[in-house]
Amino acid sequence: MAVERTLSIVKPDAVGKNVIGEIFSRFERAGLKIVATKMMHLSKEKAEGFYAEHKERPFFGALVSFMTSGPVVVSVLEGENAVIRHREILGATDPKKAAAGTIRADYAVSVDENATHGSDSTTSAEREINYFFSKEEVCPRTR
Ligand code: RTP
Ligand code: MG
Repeated sequence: MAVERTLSIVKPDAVGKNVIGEIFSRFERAGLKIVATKMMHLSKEKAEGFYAEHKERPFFGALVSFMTSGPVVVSVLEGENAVIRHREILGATDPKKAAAGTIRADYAVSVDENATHGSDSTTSAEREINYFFSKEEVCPRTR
């Protein structure tokens, strides 16, 4: 098993529902460790750059507008198979299809406002972590 890092975002809808701690608890209960975290209000440019791969998709404008509608909490999680395990805890992109007990099943209302983001591969994770955090901001856990 490989120790991986992944990028996690508590999106503006979930911050607005006041469930940041509840979401962090689920990561911690699953054995994922928070090794960096910060709250920020994304600029249009920062959100567009983050979702650049979706630039041509019909939902891009709505996605950027949603992601800039309020603050987000961006974190780096570390653990065995962190990328896939984090996405399992989040559940399917569309909350209607998300398994019971997942974050999106419990807190998301629609595919457009779906509570959280998780990197989809170790390659994406590396890009996304570097997009938000400097090397010094990620704190390897020594205990
Ligand atoms: P995320 O990147 O946010 O973790 O979600 P994901 O991998 O499960 O989904 P992705 O395909 O990367 O899409 C990014 C975000 O765009 C919005 N979306 N809307 N209306 C639609 O059909 C649609 N499809 C995607 C979602 O908010 C999704 O999280
Ligand atoms: Mg994605």
